[in-house]
Amino acid sequence: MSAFLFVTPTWDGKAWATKMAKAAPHLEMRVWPDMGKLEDIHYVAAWLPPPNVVASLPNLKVIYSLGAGVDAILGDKTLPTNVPIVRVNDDDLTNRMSEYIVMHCLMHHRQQRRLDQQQSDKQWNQFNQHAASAMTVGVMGLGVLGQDAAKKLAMMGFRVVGWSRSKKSIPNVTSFAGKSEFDAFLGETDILVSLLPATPETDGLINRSLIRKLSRKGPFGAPVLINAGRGRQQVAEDIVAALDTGELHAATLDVFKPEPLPISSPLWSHPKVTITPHNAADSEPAAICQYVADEIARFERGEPLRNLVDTTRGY
Ligand code: NDP
Ligand code: OXD
Repeated sequence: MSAFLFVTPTWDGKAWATKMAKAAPHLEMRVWPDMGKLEDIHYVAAWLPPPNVVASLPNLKVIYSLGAGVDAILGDKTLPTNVPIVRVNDDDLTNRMSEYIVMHCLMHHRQQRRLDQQQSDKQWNQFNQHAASAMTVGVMGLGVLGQDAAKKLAMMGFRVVGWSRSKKSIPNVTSFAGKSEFDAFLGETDILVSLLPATPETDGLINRSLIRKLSRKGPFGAPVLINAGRGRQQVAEDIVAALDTGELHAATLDVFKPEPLPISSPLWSHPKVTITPHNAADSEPAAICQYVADEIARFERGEPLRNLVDTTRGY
């Protein structure tokens, strides 16, 4: 019998294995560190695997990332180089991310934090609201998640631009690509959304210099930042400083470096910052297990693997 191993030291691997057993009853479930006979393990699902665990499996056929992001897996520098890595591309996760991005764009655009404050102060103050079309949302990363979010933002009436490595053709979204078009993209952007993967190229990208290149033509006179990509992309001190000087109007942050965000971080109590605990696309584990089971079924029928990770690009 083929075995499926969960290597998820920071998650409840047993709970995941129970869901996976329902989705793929023909596979024997194992949970690290109780790996049993290593030769039987053909598939592994991992999140932050300790070094040399995945590498110790002699008959491994496919490695599954339990997230859309693969930095948690690629951090294991001992991974075998001859075993393909497949990541999550599932509607459940994608829809949840788009809900988050649309909700936070609307929250800033409709000034909901200001209204919350007015309610707490028992103040009836009908300040001016503007149309969504007065705002340009710039989505960094036009992959599976970025494209879906961009389309839904356009449906809400926002002007939408996007930036990726390669040019895209998405209805109602202006595409900018590569380093040469980055500044032009930033110059159009009133609300910057990051849905980029964590790679050496994107590390530290959201810094003071980037913030200064964002548009100031929008209704607030200063840009808004929403980061649901990865915490490694943002320089927290630069964000705080830019909020304090008014170079940034507000920020929503779902991802941090490190996570959990330390109690001592000034981001926690900053009045212009909205914090969520890396749950922008929190998915139903059963949905992710069903996705993995369906991909295994395709693979076992001899069909090509999909959503493969390119380890040289890092995503
Ligand atoms: P994809 O791999 O489908 O898309 C990545 C996008 O980023 C692509 O458009 C790619 O360009 C672009 N990109 C990568 N590197 C660069 C670069 N150096 N310059 C410009 N563009 C670049 O990933 P997903 O959309 O599925 O996921 C994106 C990220 O979202 C994940 O990697 C993860 O970090 C994060 N995430 C966060 C979650 C949360 O709960 N906060 C949940 C799930 C994911 P191109 O298309 O040209 O290759
Ligand atoms: C993911 C995540 O990458 O949840 O899927 O961050």
